[in-house]
Amino acid sequence: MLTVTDEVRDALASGQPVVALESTIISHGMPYPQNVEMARTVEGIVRDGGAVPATIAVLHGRPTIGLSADDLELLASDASVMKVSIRDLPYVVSRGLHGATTVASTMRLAALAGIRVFVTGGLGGVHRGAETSYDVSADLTELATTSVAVVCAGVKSILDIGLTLEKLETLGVPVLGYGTDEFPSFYSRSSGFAAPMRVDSPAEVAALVRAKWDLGLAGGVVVANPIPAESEIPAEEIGVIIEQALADMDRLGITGKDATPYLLGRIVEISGGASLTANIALVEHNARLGAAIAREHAAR
Ligand code: PSU
Ligand code: MN
Repeated sequence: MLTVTDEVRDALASGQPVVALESTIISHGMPYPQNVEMARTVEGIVRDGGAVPATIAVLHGRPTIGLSADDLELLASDASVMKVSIRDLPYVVSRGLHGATTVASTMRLAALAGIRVFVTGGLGGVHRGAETSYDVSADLTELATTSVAVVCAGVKSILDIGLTLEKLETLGVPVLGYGTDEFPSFYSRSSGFAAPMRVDSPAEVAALVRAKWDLGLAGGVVVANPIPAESEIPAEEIGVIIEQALADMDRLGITGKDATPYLLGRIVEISGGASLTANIALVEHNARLGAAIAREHAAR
């Protein structure tokens, strides 16, 4: 049921490094046209890093691994593109619709295609107030079972970072601070929470991932790569903006799958675009690291 481009198929068959990329970040994570520019740039960074990029989405109902420039443009600009997590995959596939895949569904499709390294911006997690809303992203349950290493910039404080880390521990997911002892919070290098484990090189990441899977421990690994210092928004500054966005969301009664896209868009508005600049910088930074990890993984 998968459509895989010849380039990605050949790379996987010959053991060359491949990096999966998600599409919700394009369709529902950033405004047009910065979203399509980011998608193109990130693919270029992965290539420059010596790996083949495989952006993943559902197009005309077909899970598609590796996208054309026209596909990226469609995902970035067509309002009919649904946000598709695991739950939503059967709906878009059976109806022949377009879907932008989240971390969870991108991981699953990447694994089905044989791709083990995936680069994104931020993970979903346990939302603030989850003790009454039950809003916990399927990204976490997917990390528990699907064997893909996910490079991200940590977790935004639109989520409850402490509960998200607790949940990942329960689910058996190693969370690695890359070059840091502190778990990063997406826009900021700090979060106030320690990184559960620290690694300092792509080779160390590849070795840990290999050890996990060789032990028969299925499931993902989170590589939390802090935003570069020159691009970060100080935690106090972005904290105020996030609080306002959360209050606006509550007032509007927005819940469920619309929560994350609403908050991301609102934070861009309130920050006057500063959050978007930081978001793009951290994804590019993650793409560099992801390519290096994919190279190390392929070399083993
Ligand atoms: N965080 C971001 N940007 C994003 C997302 C999260 O900074 O684009 C997207 C990712 O696709 C992630 C999804 O998997 O939101 C989580 O949504 P939910 O909480 O509905 O599972
Ligand atoms: Mn949710």
